[in-house]
Amino acid sequence: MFKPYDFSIGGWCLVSGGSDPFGGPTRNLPIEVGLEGCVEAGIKYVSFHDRDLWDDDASSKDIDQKVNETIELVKKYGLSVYNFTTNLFSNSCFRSGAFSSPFPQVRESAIVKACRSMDIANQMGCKNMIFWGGREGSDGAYEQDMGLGLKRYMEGIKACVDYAIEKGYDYKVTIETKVYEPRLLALFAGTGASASSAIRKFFPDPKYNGRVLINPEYPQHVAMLGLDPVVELGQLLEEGMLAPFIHFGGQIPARMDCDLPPGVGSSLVADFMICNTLHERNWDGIIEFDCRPIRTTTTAEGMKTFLKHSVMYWKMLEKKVEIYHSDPIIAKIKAELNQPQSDELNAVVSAVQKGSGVVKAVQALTKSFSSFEAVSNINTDAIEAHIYRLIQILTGTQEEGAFLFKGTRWA
Ligand code: GCO
Ligand code: MN
Repeated sequence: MFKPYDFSIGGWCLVSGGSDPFGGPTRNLPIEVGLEGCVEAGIKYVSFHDRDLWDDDASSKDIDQKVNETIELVKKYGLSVYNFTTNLFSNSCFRSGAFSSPFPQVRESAIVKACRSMDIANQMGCKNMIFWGGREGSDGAYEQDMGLGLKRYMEGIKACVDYAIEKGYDYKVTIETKVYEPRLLALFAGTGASASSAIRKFFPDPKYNGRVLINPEYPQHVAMLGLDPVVELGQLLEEGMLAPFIHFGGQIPARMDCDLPPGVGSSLVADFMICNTLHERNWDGIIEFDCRPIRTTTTAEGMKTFLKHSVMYWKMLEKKVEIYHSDPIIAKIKAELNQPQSDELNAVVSAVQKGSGVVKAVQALTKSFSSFEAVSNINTDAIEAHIYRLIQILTGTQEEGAFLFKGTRWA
């Protein structure tokens, strides 16, 4: 019924060494192991940062050679490069931020580095150019006006977007939002909601429509501050601000960015709802894993198992989406949760859309209104029935669980 999504993964995930703030690397696997694992798991695309491939001060000749080698390497495995991204955080020159740094020399170097990447993204045939502001912000020092910092940040991104437009590159530019990490006071701290309002303010010209979007990382970048990915996803889709890919992985809520394997630490219900919402809204995109094996995984086999698990977990969610949409009990519950509106309410909504006649429509609605007591007497049990049935579907217990609905209007 729904078209399954294709997969991509950050090349940085394939070579991640498993280190954490308390200890160094626990594994050292060449990227070839990961690429082979991608092929075995059914992941078609891989993405890179500039710094994953060459040193920041490498010569253009060396960069050119590395670009070609990378294209060849990825091709050798039958994969393609999907996204490109500029690392504007690891080099110590960016310790005070990049586009937003109070120091003009740093802002200059961010623009030089990012625009160089815009060219390379085009050369590699990438679909999107990601901007993630790892160190944009302050460690509590309030060294500059935070609004000015945001303005500088967006001006830097805008320089890159305009650079790409003038050069005729047709990929999209996406901003990856993340709440409060690693900076203590991150700029853009950093929900999809705050990002979409900033994009509207700084990119008002219609030439930017659909070109500057948000690529969220679910659930990690949202759940790490106790926020909910499904709520944010709904907003981004409704606003038309969601990139044609999302980052996906696992996250224990209210912890720093875990980047755990999908499902680990996460809410199965929320993960299901991410998958379901994308499909229900006919979103056309790619699931890009931005997560890693945990630190105790040390072998090539472990890396490959992690990749297979990541794909299987998403496919499991898609399977559940299908079951959910063909389940007769869910269908009845959903019908109750999606009842048609009265003519009077429709009239208010269309007056609001038209921008006139709202007073008249509200007066008519008021006239037809019964009483608050009558409204309070409507039956809203379908809400709870919906989550009970969903849990049954997710746990594969819907057959034996059907007795729960016997004698109800949803059976
Ligand atoms: C993180 C981010 C990064 C970005 C990557 C692409 O939490 O560190 O998710 O992995 O996705 O830098 O820009
Ligand atoms: Mn990410």
